[in-house]
Amino acid sequence: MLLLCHVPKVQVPHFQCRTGNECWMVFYECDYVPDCRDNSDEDHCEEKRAVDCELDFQDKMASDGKPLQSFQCDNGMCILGCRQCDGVMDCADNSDESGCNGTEVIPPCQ
Ligand SMILES: [Ca+2]
Ligand SMILES: [Ca+2]
Repeated sequence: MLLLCHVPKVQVPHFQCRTGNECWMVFYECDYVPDCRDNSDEDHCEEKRAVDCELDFQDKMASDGKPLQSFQCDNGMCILGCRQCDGVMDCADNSDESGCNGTEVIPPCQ
């Protein structure tokens, strides 16, 4: 594949959209905003975000010393597991509340 993303003197990593000759700085990858015309900067992010969720919460402890649980919203956001079904919308798409039927036992946030 022809590499169309030329990195100028300043070393800012870039990625290339799958089609076309668009280049974006890596900060624009998986930032929830489609930047590539073919959306290829956003269409592979679910897996990446799932890993990020785990990394985000790795080694974090609640005040009682138990590992913190994460919950991943349908849109890929990571929130504290205890914020699921707490009656407050935490995911921008409300997926932390939309699947609740009132019988879930979610440990309260510390
Ligand atoms: Ca983007
Ligand atoms: Ca919530």
